[in-house]
Amino acid sequence: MRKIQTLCIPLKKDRVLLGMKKRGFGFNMWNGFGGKVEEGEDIEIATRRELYEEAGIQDGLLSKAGMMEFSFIGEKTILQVHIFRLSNFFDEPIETEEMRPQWFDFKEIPFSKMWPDDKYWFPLFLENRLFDGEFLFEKPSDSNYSAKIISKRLDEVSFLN
Ligand code: 8OG
Repeated sequence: MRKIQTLCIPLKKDRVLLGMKKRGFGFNMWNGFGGKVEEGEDIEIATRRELYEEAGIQDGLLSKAGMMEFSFIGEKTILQVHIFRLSNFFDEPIETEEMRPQWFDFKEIPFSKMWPDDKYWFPLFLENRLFDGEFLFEKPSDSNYSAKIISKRLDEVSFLN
């Protein structure tokens, strides 16, 4: 079974906006903004909905960046995460129940407090490239434990569906 998720990372010049996840999956880690795509919902609409719910941003230009699939040993569900860039926005990010937003310089991305796969694909993301990949983890990570990567594939692609 595939669980479709969105992940949106806003950028301005040489900084990215990340949020400290205040609850749930990925608690106490920095990440972009996103979540589950509802049954029958368009992926870009879901991306904007989650970005608004988690950071209060409604405007801007959304563009595709990557498609990643994550699985965990012994678990049937595959997380399919659609990653987007948000540029050209003017709304001020706000803190919400789920996320505390903060700007990070491209050179100071806090990889030690992010999902362990992020350090592999973030450089492609920052260089405006399109990518897809698959990571198999021993188990989900949390703020105290960076899960072991059992296998990985990451490819730059020329288009994304
Ligand atoms: O709504 P929920 O808390 O389930 O959302 C989970 C968010 O985490 C969603 O935006 C997708 C994202 N996410 C994963 N796995 C990974 C990952 O390995 N790296 C990053 N950066 N985000 C991930 O589900």
